[in-house]
This record gives sequence, structure tokens and C-alpha cells, in this order.
Amino acid sequence: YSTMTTQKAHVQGSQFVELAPGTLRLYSMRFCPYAQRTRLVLEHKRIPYETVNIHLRKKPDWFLQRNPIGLVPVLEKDDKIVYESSVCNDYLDDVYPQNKLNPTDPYLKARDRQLYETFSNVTSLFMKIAVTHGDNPKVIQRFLKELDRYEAELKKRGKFFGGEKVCMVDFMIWPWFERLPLLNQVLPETRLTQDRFPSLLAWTREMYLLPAVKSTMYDFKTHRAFMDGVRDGNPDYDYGL
Ligand code: GSH
Repeated sequence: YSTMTTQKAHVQGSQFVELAPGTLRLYSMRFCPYAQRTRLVLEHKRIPYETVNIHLRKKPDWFLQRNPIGLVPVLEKDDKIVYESSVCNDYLDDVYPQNKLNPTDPYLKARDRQLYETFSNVTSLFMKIAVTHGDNPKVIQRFLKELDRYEAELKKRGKFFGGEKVCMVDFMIWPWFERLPLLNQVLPETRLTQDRFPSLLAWTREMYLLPAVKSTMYDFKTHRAFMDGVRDGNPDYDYGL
């Protein structure tokens, strides 16, 4: 459902590609887990969109005009601009009602939001471990302890966080599970073990079967190459192109 003229990252000084009326555009970066959250929702809901990738170290002015914070993902359609992955995803779920991902009941919706907003605890520990290669074992313990909350919740809910079907929570947290093998390779103690994380392990296998996951994922080698670039302070946004 995604179209684009070039996948290459647009840099400072590059020409703005005019947005056709009625077309939904995603400003993205190919390896960004936050942008992947939004790509997952776009694919799952089969929403037609185009992608413009941004060079995050040399951002074009026209990108910063759209999001003064300078982060991807950003959505744009006609006169509307939305940024922040959770806001983008909730907006898409409201505007495109097919394959609804958030509960309509306000309390259940609040509970789900709670789960995906507090996932920032996991993402920040993930990056800390990825960058330092876990030279502080306490950080790994904290990381696993945060994941315990998701294991316990999933155990109550079933196959997915949405029960029999995926919901917003599944897509909001998935990108870091796709990247977890990066930590596992260097630090075996970050592996999800069958005795501590049986539900999350089964969930990971189910997630890989989803068309939205298949169409937005990168393989281990690609994630490894990009993450090594991040660690060296020189990420290659066009890796593999
Ligand atoms: N809270 C933001 C969201 O949920 O959308 C985080 C997005 C984010 O951190 N994106 C990164 C980014 O755009 C790429 S993975 N970084 C550019 C920068 O830090 O200047």
C-alpha cells in the first residue's frame, strides 16, 4: 500500500516533493522503530500512503517546518499534519475505522494506552543496553523486570494483547521485539526464556506471521548493520539500497 519515488533519505537542501491533494504521506526513516509503529498500522489497515524518508542527521528545512521537534514519524494529508507515533496511530485508527485497533470502551482504551505509553521504560533501557553492550548488569535486570509486566498482561489476554486479534498495543511494542535479537547476540541474558516469558515467546512467533509485520520488517543482518552505525555515531539511513 506504500508508494514512493525513492527510498533514499532526503537530506538538507534536497528538493521538496509536492504532495498531491488527497494523498496521505508518511515521513519516515527506514530503520526507525517509532516510524515502524505507524507503518504497521498503515499496512494492517491497508491504507494507501506514500513514504518520504528523512536523513535524520541532515534534516531538510521542509521537514523541520512540518515537525519542529524534528522526529519521525510524521503524517501529512492536505492541510493536516500529525506527529508522535502514538498520536499518529490513534489518529489513523479514528479516521480509518477498518480493522479497528483501539477499544471503543473508554476504560479499556485507557488501559491499553497505559500499556503502550509506559513501554518507553522498555525502549530507553533497550537503547542503553544496545549502545553500552550492557556493561551494567543492573540495567539488564531492570529491562527484564519491565518486560515482566507485559508477560503478565499478555498471559491474561490471550494470543495477542487484543485477545484473539491484534490491537494497538501489539503494534506499538512490536518493533523492539523484532530488534531484540541484536541484544541477545551480544548478551544471552537478555533472551526471553521459556520459564519466565512463555506468553511473549509464543506471541513473538504469532507476530511474525502477520502480513503487516512481514511487510515492515528487516532481517537481523540489516538491523545489525544499522545499529552498529548508530553505535559508531554514523548511521547509514540508506543501508541496503
Ligand atoms: N516520541 C517519538 C515518537 O514516538 O514518535 C520518538 C520518535 C523518534 O525518536 N524518532 C527518531 C528520530 O526521529 C528516529 S528512531 N530522531 C531524530 C532526532 O533525534 O533528531
